[in-house]
Amino acid sequence: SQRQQPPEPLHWQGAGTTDSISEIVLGRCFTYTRVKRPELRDKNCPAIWNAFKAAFLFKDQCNITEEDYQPLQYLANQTLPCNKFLYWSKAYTLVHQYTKVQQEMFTLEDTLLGYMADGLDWCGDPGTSEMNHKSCPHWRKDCGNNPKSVFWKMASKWFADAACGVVHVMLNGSLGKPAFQQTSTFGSVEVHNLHPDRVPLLEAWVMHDIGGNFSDSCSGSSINELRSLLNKRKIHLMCQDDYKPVRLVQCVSHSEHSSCSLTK
Ligand code: C8R
Repeated sequence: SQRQQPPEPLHWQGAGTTDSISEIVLGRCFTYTRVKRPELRDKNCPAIWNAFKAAFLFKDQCNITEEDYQPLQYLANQTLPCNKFLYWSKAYTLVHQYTKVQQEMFTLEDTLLGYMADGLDWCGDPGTSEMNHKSCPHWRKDCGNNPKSVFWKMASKWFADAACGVVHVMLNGSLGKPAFQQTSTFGSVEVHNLHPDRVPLLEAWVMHDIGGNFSDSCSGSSINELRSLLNKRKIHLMCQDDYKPVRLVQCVSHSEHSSCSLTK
């Protein structure tokens, strides 16, 4: 009997698969495991790329599950040092500028799994064995259980589940919206997948753009929501506005600003 895939629209609302994705993902896998972290040199990058593709090719692009990505997660797995996990929400550029300097700390994009997929778009063309380079499902306008959204949910869950020691999160206090939002990946996935027996404390850094808004801070109500969510799970919260080492990274491009003088 023939397996019928549900009909798909000709064009999804999201960007299509990134051009040359196979070369990019394979290349990033080799760069990560042979150059950046040679202790992972035993990783099988071609097998990792095959597991990545197999998670979504030939499938309904609106019904991808976290189980589909299990083989990839297993092959790309790595152990990370306690006390060095750094989460973030709406602070993508700054957090990665910071970990580039502070190389002991890991965001998800500093792990093999996140490094390979960062900034890419992908989905399959279920009628064929190919990627769809024209369009991919948009998480809101088309469907939530698409290859890319499910990947980040799986990866974020893995990254929270693996955490140990004091963990950190960088939040954005200049958004004009709450710095902590329960609908974000951090608020909906990571907070709920930290293990209280291994993670006693989460330290939040609420950062403000230099010369930007001061719309939320450690004393705002969204941080209190985060605190009560964590306390229910027996995890303590500490919060610092404009954590100095991160502020110093911001000061590289604003060295004349008063908050960047050494005595401040
Ligand atoms: N995480 C989630 N999403 C990620 C990601 C990542 O590491 N890396 C990328 N490139 N993306 P946001 P958030 C993409 O709203 O929802 C983990 C995804 O397409 O600013 O709180 C990470 O460990 C996703 O839709 O933040 C981090 O701690 C947006 O970027 C949180 O989850 C998410 O951007 C960040 O997720």
